[in-house]
Amino acid sequence: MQDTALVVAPEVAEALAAGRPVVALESTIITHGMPHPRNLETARAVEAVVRAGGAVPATIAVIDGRVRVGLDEETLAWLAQARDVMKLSRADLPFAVATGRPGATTVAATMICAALAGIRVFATGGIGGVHRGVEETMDVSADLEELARTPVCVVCAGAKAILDLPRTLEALETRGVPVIGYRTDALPAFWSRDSGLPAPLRLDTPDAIAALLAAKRDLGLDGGVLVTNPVPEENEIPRAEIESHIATALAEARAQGVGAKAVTPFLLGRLVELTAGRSLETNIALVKSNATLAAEIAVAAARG
Ligand code: PSU
Ligand code: MN
Repeated sequence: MQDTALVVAPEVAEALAAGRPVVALESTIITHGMPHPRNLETARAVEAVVRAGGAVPATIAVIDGRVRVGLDEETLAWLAQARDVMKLSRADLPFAVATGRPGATTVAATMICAALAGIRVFATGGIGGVHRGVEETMDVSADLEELARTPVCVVCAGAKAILDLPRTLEALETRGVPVIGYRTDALPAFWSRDSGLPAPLRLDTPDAIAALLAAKRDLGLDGGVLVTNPVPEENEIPRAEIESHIATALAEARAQGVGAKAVTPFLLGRLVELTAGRSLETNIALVKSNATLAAEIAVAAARG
């Protein structure tokens, strides 16, 4: 990669050079996951939460043919209302860099860019996974493959409950991805704290997670680690309640022929409408909570 294709913001570069904690943040959640202006408010709030936790935030996007690691306030504001921003996964990253089209990074692409810059901890809302109806569509998020190969710790509130969670968990196991329940024995399900599935592994402190990251490195194991952090109780939408709306949104997506990259943004958008905005409040709360934990893990990992 040409040096010029990767632009690390000075504050982020200085922190990394000094071994200080940095937390990567994705941008698809801003451009395709939430409506304006709540998306911008959230992006700013999440950066503030990371700073309050003693780490430097690095929101990642591709702009003017460059991978930007760390966005200034002006760029963030532009991105939050820009039209025709691409949703970039691994497959799209070189296209955006080569053509100069602006792109927001998904979990997969953010992991790649974070690893390129030397960032090892990343906070998001929920990862992509195996979609319901996979037998027909073969729709499996590239996030899962990325978790198998790229050494970044991804802090999320579980896989999004719009997915087939048992199959998502199986796919992660097959790919050798450690899936940690943070202070829980139950795998969280994004808007809800309990998917009804057990979390494969459990750890209760940021130090314990940092120790796992160090052990994985010492063993020379490739790939990421998935930390699943249940949404705060006061912001949770109970599983039975959100599930009926998910069923409605999925049926609409099928009827309208929504496919490929458009599926997740469509479902998230419809759920905001079907829950009269409540799912958005939950989404915002869980992203902030994940950013808090990611900063704690980054601080613990930097202490070594
Ligand atoms: N978390 C959220 N909202 C989002 C996403 C995550 O709270 O919109 C995005 C992430 O970028 C994730 C993507 O990688 O959804 C999954 O898309 P797909 O299912 O098409 O792989
Ligand atoms: Mn997909």
